[in-house]
Amino acid sequence: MSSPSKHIYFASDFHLGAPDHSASLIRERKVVAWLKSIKPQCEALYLMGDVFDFWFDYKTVVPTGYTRLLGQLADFSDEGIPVFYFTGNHDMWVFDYFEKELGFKIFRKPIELQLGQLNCLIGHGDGLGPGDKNYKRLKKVFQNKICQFLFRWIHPDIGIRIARTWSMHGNRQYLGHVERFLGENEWLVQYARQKLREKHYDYFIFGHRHIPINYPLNNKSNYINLGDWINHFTYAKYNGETIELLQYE
Ligand SMILES: [Mn+2]
Repeated sequence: MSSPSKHIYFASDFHLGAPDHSASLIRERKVVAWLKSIKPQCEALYLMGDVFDFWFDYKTVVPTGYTRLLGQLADFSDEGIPVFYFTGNHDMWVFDYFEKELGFKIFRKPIELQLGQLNCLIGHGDGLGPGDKNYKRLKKVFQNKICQFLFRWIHPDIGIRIARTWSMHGNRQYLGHVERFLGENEWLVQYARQKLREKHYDYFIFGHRHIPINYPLNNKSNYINLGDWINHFTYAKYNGETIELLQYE
């Protein structure tokens, strides 16, 4: 699948739009600079969720902003670099606009990915493993077609304002809070261990926790968390042999 000079990249949790337009724009420019820097070697790009702090696909209206990022991603697509987009808990209302307009392939659940010799399980990481019961209930409401239909009929200026207030409320990261890795108590570590009982995976790659870490589950399997672009500016790269967790600048 991979030629020696080409690499496959993974990043998540840009949370564009938060906490406000000017702070988000600085982050967006950084993401775009990173994308430009990797483009010559990029064989495929995996965006692993929460790219936007809030997104909703209306039928005929596009949320304002993010033009630099979307333009850069359009270039990726147009030049034949596939972009795989996983919805996160903040942007699960990406429906078919990015697919139609930018040629992304959209995923709503974790998938298995074979990279050369490596068998990987990748996803955003929300609502996996034990616990997080409240969120799992809430996600059912958010994914409910009738709820989505009703939200679509709220004027976007009002709907997006409500959603942003709600989204910021749940996000301590914007307040300079940095999440701490809980080791074996991490739900995603527990989820990975449970999956390993069924089958071997070399790598689990998730976002969601905003903690850049490459954690050995045993001597053959690792759990990578991609970190975020609020505090860490981290991403993962498959170089044809192994997967590294790297930091931009
Ligand atoms: Mn996130």
